[in-house]
Amino acid sequence: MSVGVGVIGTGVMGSEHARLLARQIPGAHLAGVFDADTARARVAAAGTLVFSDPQSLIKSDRVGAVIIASPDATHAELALACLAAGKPVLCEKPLASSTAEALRVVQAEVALKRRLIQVGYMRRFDPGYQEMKRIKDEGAVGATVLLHNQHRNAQAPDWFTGPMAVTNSFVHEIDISRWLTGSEMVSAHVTSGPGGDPLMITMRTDRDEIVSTEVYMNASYGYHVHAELVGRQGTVALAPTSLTMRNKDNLGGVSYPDNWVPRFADAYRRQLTDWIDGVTTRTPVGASAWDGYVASSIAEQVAAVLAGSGSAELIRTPRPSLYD
Ligand code: ISE
Repeated sequence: MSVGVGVIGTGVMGSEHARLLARQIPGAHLAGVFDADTARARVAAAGTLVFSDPQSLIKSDRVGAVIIASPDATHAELALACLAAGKPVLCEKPLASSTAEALRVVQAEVALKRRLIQVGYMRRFDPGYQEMKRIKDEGAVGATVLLHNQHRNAQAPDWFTGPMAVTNSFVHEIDISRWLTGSEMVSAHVTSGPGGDPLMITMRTDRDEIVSTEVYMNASYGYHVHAELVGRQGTVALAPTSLTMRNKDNLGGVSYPDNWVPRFADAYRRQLTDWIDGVTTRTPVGASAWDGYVASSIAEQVAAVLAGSGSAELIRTPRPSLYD
């Protein structure tokens, strides 16, 4: 039985999820969409339903699962509404715009005694990051000592405000660093460039590993995400993802995409496919609401030191057994 998926928000990510659901995700189909911009919603709906508001989408009998791809500030409330309706939900990152909001979502899911939320930390589904984790987990490079992350956007999205380089972008490195190392972050130090761009964020883990991340929102040359894990006996890093190498006018090299959609196209498709498999078999996959809470909590603490001392011992909450 195909799962009808409703998509809330048809911006860059929502329209991509709708496009994939319309024809590329086995076991699922696009049931309909909502967006405050009805013209944009109509295009993304591609002939399916256009709902008048998010609540009617969530409650619709045509919708068996929900994707939240609306503005960050709306994620927590909509996730709570999906929990109340008993609907599985893939919530785009971040789960919430504050620690308190994220904790409310976790508490609501714990009260339900059932994991319905997956958070859209899709790099866990990227083949390159999965290969890095496989190599690290089999011990091929020895014990981890360092993880270097690089997160460069060609230019900051026009909807970017305030500390979103941390709460919207750096959250990816918080989650993927926890996932790759299997460790928890215990402290953070932030050095900020002119106008807060770029940022250098150094975290230490509970296994004394060092995690460094460069977040550069206006790198201009292209969208370029990289990671290298350094062990006691070797290193493993993401390979260039360019499909071609080009030589011209005494110069040669790889190409870079304009943004994250083409760079992580495979990861988005695999994330949706595995999510739908998990919905169908009731076996949650990917980043949980707890992972979403940890990422949002660390991001809020890092954003808070941006203007201050630059360092923070990270406050951590015990993980509920629902997420063991
Ligand atoms: C954007 O929202 C994403 O999630 C992208 O994956 C990330 O690279 C970008 O920096 C964010 O703004």
